[in-house]
Amino acid sequence: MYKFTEEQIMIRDMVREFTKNEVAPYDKAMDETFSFNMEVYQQIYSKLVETGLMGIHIPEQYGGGGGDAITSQIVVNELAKGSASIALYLDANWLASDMILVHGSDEQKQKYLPLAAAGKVFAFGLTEASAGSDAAGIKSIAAKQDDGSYILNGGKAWITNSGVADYYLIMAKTDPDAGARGISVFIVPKDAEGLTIGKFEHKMGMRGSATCELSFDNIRIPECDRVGREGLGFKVAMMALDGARISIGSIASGLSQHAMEIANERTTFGKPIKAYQGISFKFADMAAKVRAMDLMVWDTAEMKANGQRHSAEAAMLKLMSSKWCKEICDECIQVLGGNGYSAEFHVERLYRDAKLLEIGEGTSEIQRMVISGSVLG
Ligand code: COS
Repeated sequence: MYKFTEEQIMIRDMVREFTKNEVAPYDKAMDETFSFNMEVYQQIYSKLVETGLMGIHIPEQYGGGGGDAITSQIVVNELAKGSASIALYLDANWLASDMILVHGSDEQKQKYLPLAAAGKVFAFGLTEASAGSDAAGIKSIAAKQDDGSYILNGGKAWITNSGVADYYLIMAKTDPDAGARGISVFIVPKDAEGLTIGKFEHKMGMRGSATCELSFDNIRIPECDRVGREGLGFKVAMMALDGARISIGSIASGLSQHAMEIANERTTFGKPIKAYQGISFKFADMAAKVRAMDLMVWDTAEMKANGQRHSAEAAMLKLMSSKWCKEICDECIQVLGGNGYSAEFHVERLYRDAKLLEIGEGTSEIQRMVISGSVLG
């Protein structure tokens, strides 16, 4: 088992306390408004900025916390014990800003990383209405102009953090005939002329995380806001997703523990539910799954921190943790009986949140493609 440093333990305890006091009490309210609850979001956001957690993954030289991939996962895992939506929000923010951290020019790092460290929000724009799993099939086009700038047209769908982000990292075709090798990444600020942000989507779960469509109408992007080499965007995006899929594992583990805690509070026939062997065995199975998720999270995060490629490992982690998390929420509803089916007792909400983990940042079917391609290759 990976051993946390003293500093990581301190951060874990701080985030645990923060989640208990500032995040968990609002998770139900964020769900109940059905559409995105901007008021609650802003309250949690300003507290997150105060703690410095928004930029904990950014190197100290840019004003961030200097935390490694394991520290980031500790934060996401603890937040997910109170709100999977808020954990997902941070995951998506870091997925996008990490592209600048890993692939950005020195100029981009100097300009954008201090902003990320100070709490500016980033969003990752890859998916389109007709290109989710088929990421290389996107239709948005960034046409190069004589002066070196680009004109962006098209649109995106299901973009996490849209409507609250300050900067969008947009993947678009710069060479429509070159398939995966014809995609580039661009930084688009929220107030760019020609950017329209749609209404907040009504979703089954994860309602505390903002999701909208984006549309691009002749947005001019200077060459200096292209991240990485022209044509390298697909790889940049896939590498970023490898990292973000670790966060999905952290969220799955945190969300599962949240559900188990609620189910464990039940009493029947005058006894705590755990006093019945049949029920305690369910908790044993759930605890074993949580440990397996955690081990995979810390192991894969360590690979990322060491700069090792972790595409298959992150896909394995995402595939299994999202499946187990949904099973655990289902089992916790069963333990709670009729109460489990009621919105009053929270776990039905967690079950709806859990479903997203099998879809976002690559469906379970995509994870199987990545894994089989790696192990059979
Ligand atoms: N890291 C680095 N490079 C990668 C990579 C990764 N994780 N994944 C792919 N690449 C590279 C390949 O090495 C290949 O490079 P070359 O052109 O130099 O050979 C290139 O990218 C194309 O790869 P590949 O041929 O495997 O791409 P496919 O079109 O077959 O797509 C899948 C592979 C389906 C796995 C990919 O499209 C995918 O992950 N889709 C899901 C995207 C997703 O998660 N969407 C959710 C929305 S974003 S929140």
